[in-house]
Amino acid sequence: MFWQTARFRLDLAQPRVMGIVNLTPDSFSDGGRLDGPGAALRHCEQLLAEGADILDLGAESSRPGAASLPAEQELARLLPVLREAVRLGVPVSVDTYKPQVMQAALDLGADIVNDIWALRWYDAAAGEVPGAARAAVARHPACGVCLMHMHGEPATMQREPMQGEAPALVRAFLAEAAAALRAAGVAGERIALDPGIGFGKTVEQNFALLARQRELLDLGHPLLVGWSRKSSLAAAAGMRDSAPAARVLPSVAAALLAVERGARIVRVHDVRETVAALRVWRAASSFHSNS
Ligand code: HH2
Repeated sequence: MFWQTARFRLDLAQPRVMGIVNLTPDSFSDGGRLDGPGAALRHCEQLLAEGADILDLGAESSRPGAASLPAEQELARLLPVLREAVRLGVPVSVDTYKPQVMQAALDLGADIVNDIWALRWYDAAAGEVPGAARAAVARHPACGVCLMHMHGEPATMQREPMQGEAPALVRAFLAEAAAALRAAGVAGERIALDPGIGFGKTVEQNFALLARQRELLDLGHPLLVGWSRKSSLAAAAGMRDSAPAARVLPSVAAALLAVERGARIVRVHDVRETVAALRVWRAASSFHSNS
């Protein structure tokens, strides 16, 4: 299986690690760490040295309770870093839901649009119309896109989590989102899908999505999953009061379980530790298949 992105056709025969680069003052686990483009680029280089296959740049936090940022501010944080990051020789993804930001990022050479809104969001006040995000992606000849499931929106999603059987509902949502994008002319191999761990879901629903993750595989698109440092892990690990940055071990465990159940890309803060764990998984997998 491959993931076609603007400049790179990623071979997913082996699982890939997407390293998170948060250019925000307020991200839930690492906000404010990267003060300015210089620090952000050094962080990009460090993640690559640790084995990241993809860099995911995000300039607006989507943590529970986060407010939306004007596109101009998001662009002011993002573009100076993106301009340099696209020279680092790996696919660069932009974590945004705003059509205007997607367009500017793609124009500057971004390889992937990673959208927590699955291309549904538009800014009516700025004259955008429904479908603007999908059109921005469809206009590009080859960029990759990740469509994520989210129930509600970041400002309120954890106050009113989804009701019902998450695995079936998430599957139906992702199937429809991918079909709509393919119908807009985007080749299937450009599209990855993400169940959206922590986005409007209870702890139990997040783990039900992991337990039944294989049900998403027959949608025919690579699965990208992001458990990294999320509070459901702290709840399961008996670390409820832990600082997010202290959740490395549960995060690595979840990434490994997600890969074991078919995820091809894991979105993580702790690249070095995740890469080491995946090497062990790989060694065990090849031993298994050779025996
Ligand atoms: N999670 C976050 C942000 N973007 N994108 C995808 N595809 N999947 C995810 O699970 C996902 C995502 C939240 O994590 P983080 O970027 O660390 O925090 P914040 O949104 O506070 O910047």
